[in-house]
Amino acid sequence: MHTDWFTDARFGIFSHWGLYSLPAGVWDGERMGGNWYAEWIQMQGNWPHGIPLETYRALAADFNPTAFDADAWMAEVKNAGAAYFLITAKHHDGFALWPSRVSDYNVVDATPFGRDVLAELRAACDRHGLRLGFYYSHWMDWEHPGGARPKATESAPERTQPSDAEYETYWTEKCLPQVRELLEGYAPAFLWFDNWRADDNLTAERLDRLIDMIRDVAPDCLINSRIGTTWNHPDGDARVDYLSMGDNEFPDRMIEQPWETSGTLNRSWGHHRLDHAWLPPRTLLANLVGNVSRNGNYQLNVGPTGDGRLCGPTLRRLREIGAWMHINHEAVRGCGPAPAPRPDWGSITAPTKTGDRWYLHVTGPGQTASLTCPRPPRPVAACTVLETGEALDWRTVDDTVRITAPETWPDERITVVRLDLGEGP
Ligand code: JFZ
Repeated sequence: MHTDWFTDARFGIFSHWGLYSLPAGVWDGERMGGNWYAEWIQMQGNWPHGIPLETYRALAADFNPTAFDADAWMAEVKNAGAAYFLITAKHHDGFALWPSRVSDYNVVDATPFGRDVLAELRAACDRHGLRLGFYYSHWMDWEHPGGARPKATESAPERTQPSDAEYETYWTEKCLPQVRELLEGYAPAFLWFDNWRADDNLTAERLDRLIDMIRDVAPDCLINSRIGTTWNHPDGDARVDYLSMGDNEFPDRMIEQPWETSGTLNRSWGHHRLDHAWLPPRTLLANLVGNVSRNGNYQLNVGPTGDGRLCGPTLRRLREIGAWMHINHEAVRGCGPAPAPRPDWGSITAPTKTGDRWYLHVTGPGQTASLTCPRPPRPVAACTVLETGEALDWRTVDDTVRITAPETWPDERITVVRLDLGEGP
């Protein structure tokens, strides 16, 4: 399957980076209103009116992230145990992180920085053996007069939507050619589009033109469901390659098609200088293992700063996940749900292509004495704690395997126990 690399990977790092990274959630000394999504400051700064386009656009003159080092970023991504990286090539504000030929609202033509961010990331991903993907805001574009805008509200009634003719201009003159530039110039392994409701401008016909063009230029490039097929196409998600859940949505059921959850480290996607509600590493690990055990991926977002760095709380979390992944990656990569009911002490993963191992993800320090596991389809040949290499005793009792617990579980968040399965029933 052309999606195999994606389902094998299981863990990727997402990144929201652009002009909004400079104000980082604060405008005129006030925290932006609405919610914590710092990348929405153009609409939510000066709450509830938003910031005039010309004022927001002027941020480009200050965009000079000299600390940006694509190689250093990708070293952190690699070390975290992720197999791919995706970044906002263009978010809703319409600003491009590459020298687009169809719009000079981009990092090379409009900023003192003047470097092609995507080209540097492309080279760094190649050096580190990472797949690269792009977020492209195809539906919303707050710079082009024809792009979609958020709905008008009582407190911001001045917002209007483009006419169909204006939207068509946007679609043919900016959206389609920019996506083509991304495909031809940077060979992304996948694209991540973003629409989350039915919309008159995002017609099935327009979606077909976009998808047809991508298939034509880059047949192997994966496309996610938030391109809008779920709500705006009669064939639903049949034309896309993987499903994207809602933000921070972790389903409690197994899903057959390839899927992913994109999740934040705090409450914002873009860097927010006032958001200190960082999730603990144990939650991030639980999100990762929970998704893998339901056949899904986890795309953990980072919001680099306006000067091009990964901030301290971000780095520590990536490195703690990495420390866990250095020990336990074999229970994540290439794995999916084991053919067994969910145990109450955690979850069980198994390689998707062989039946010779199970991985027991034991949550918390609370499992004393013994661990009862559903009986695998093949006999257990060995039982080992991955972190310590300690061999555990086990015995088969009816439909279960009873494993003698170690004196202490080495990782009080998630300890992985590997069951090697022999031949025969
Ligand atoms: C979208 C973006 O607006 C946001 O800035 C960020 O890029 C995130 C990853 O995606 O946010 C959404 C997407 C979907 C819903 C709400 C916000 N939704 O389903 O309600």
